[in-house]
Amino acid sequence: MADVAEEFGRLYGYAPEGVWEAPGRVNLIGEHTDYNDGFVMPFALPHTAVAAFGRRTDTAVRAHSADLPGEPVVVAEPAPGTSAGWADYVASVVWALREAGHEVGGVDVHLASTVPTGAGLSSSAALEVVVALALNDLFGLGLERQELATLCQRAENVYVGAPTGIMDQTASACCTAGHALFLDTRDLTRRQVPFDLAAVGLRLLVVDTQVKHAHSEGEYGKRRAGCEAGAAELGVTALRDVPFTELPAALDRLSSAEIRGLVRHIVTENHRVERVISLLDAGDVRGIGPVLVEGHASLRDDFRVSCPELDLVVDSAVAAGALGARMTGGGFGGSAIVLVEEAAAGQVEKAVLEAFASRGLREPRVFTAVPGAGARRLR
Ligand code: GAF
Repeated sequence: MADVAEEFGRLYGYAPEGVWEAPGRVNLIGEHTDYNDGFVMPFALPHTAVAAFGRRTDTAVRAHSADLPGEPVVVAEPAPGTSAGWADYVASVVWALREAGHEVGGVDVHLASTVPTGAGLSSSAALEVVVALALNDLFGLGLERQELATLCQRAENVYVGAPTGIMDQTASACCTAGHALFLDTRDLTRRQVPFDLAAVGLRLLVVDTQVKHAHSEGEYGKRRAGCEAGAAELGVTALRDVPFTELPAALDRLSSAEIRGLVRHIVTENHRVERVISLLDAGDVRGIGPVLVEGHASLRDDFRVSCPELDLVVDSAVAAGALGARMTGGGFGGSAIVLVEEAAAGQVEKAVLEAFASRGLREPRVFTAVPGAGARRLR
């Protein structure tokens, strides 16, 4: 944190007015449900974007990242249609707040992030949320965290041009340490669900395959459009409105195998989130393992967003004794989560790494995820 403030001073020639941080996330269960008005259950990672800010007297944005040496990027007038590379994640939030009628002046920003990029762990949402929280404080906007998350989503959808749902920004803004966040993405009601794995002798590994398959953004948009087409064919507002018990009848009414797969995934995935909540409420944390494995099969076979590397993590982890595993996030690469008994964590990790090595694949990065805090001001 000191580094971020000091570096800000070196770059801009004055001391920052404050330092904020916002985390990345993993999603425990509820994948691709957030743009179908469904349920999600992410938790915050200890990995965060930390940023120092100072207000300017004009309306421009200057942004600098510790990962990219060189001069700050200057965005004189943030607006959709302009592109400043990574700095879009900063400028777009300034734009979204202004567009919503809030009086937000220009800012200087220097940030450093420990959230792995391109790993499906929401490094961009962490960036957006740290900016939104800082602007909220600096300009006295008085917005609630969910309102900030929603404006960040708008920034990403309209300015950055990615048609994502509301999960990642809400997770970064609203998660609390030691909990997973149950979010109903239709009415945005939230519940903090205690998720302390160490207390019951368990561990959750995140396995970053370090793979990012091409066209993943386009494929995401296609899945979203396919879900909307399915909802239209069924005459419902969103796939959330198809009850689990009526799934067989709904599938019979759909026009193609592709749309049937999308609908089946969303309806069963919402049901899986409800099952996970019931299991956690009943104190049966180990019971969620098979639900994670089912969720992965559904993302692989019905929603078709997995990839050979993610399947390999899941298969090799489960074969080595993991209680459950599944891909997490948007898919087409990125990370998987693995639920293991504490005592078996070493052997499971070894088995996954060996499976990759024996196929000549790049070694994945593995770390233990403990639910961390949501976004906050550091000083
Ligand atoms: C990405 C998106 F940004 C989220 O909104 C969500 O749809 C997720 O993929 C899949 O569950 O992280």
